[in-house]
Order: sequence, then structure tokens, then C-alpha cells
Amino acid sequence: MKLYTMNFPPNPRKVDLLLKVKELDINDIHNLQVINVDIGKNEQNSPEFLAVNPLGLLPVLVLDDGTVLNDSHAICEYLDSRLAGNGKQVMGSDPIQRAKITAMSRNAEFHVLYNMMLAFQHGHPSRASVGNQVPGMAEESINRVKKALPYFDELLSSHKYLLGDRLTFADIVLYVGLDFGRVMKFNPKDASVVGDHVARFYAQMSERFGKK
Ligand SMILES: N[C@@H](CCC(=O)N[C@@H](CS)C(=O)NCC(=O)O)C(=O)O
Repeated sequence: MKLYTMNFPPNPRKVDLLLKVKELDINDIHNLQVINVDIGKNEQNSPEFLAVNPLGLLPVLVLDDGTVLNDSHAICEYLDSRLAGNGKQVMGSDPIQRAKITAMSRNAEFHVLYNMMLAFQHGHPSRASVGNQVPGMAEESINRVKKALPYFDELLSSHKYLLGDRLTFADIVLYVGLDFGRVMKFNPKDASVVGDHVARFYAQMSERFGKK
């Protein structure tokens, strides 16, 4: 298998964190070749990479039979079921659990991560030359995140993670979304902005997964 990825961006990071929860070292998995694609150098738009994923987006997992998985959620589904690691099932192990984890992951994706990505695309100076930045869009996207956070705060008020006391993929998505907000000067540690329980969740996830 070949994994095309990069260290920092949120969608590749989901794969990285899933492997960490399973206590697997991304650089030491049998039959997995990691290929770094540097977005900072625009390598995602090189002819070589576009031949793998014409959408020019990371991450991508290419299986030995040539199957191309060009979506982080799909890659995590596949790796979670194929790699045993410490036995933890991050995407769920029975149909109800799996459906609940998918629903919550998508909530975190659409309401938090996706809006942070929009804020980045429309507001970050490094993206100014890449696409048309709509004035006000970055602020509006951050406002949408803030509007959604009380929902997640309420869920986190009664347990450690979004769906109980066991970490699932939904927590990974919420965490990478919050953490990515920092590039837009959004502070996920500020309880007055994100809520007490989201701030506690962020601190605990950062302690475990944050860049040291
Ligand atoms: N739905 C896709 C989205 C992937 C995506 O947006 N990747 C970003 C990094 S987080 C990317 O490769 N951006 C490159 C670019 O914007 O040119 C997934 O989750 O895999």
C-alpha cells in the first residue's frame, strides 16, 4: 500500500491520529509505504500526484490491487478494519456504533473542520494567490464554528469523549478541526469562546496528540 500524505494539514492528520490511537507507527507498518507530498511546494498539483488523485487533495491510500481511496474517512475506515494494532476499533465494531460514529464524525466535519478550512482558504495570506478569497467569508466561517460549539460542549459535559468514555473517530475529527483553527488565530483553549467542556476536551487531546 502507498499512503500519500503530509504532516500538518487536518485531513491527513486524521489518518495519523487513528494510527496513534491504535498504537501503530506510521513509518513502521508492514507493507505501507509513506509518500510525503508537500502542499507548501504545491506538490499536490504535480502531474505525478494528479495522476493518482485528479482532485489534487491529500490524503490518498493506494491499495496493492490498485484501488485508490482518496478520502480521509474512507482511508481511516479501511485501516481501522485492516490493522489490528492494540485492538482498539476507532470507527466502531457493531452496526449501531459504526453508524453513531459516522454521524458524529460528519457533524464535527461539517460544523467545525469544514468551516475552519473555509476560513483558512478565504482568510489566510498563504492562500491569497491560490483562489478567489471572498471578503468576510473567513469571519463568517469562524462564526459558524462558534454557533455549533455549544452542541459539542453539551455532549462533552457528561462524558470524556463525544460518544462516551471511549475515543472514536468523531473525537479525532473534532480535535483536528479545533486545532487547525489556530492558523486563523482561533483559540480552542479559551473556554469563554469554545465552552468549558470543549476547552477541557481540546486540552486533553492536545496533551496526547499535540505537537510537542
Ligand atoms: N474530503 C477530503 C478532503 C481532503 C482535503 O481537503 N485535503 C487538503 C488538506 S487538509 C488538501 O489536500 N489541500 C490541498 C490544496 O488545497 O491544494 C478528505 O477528507 O480526504
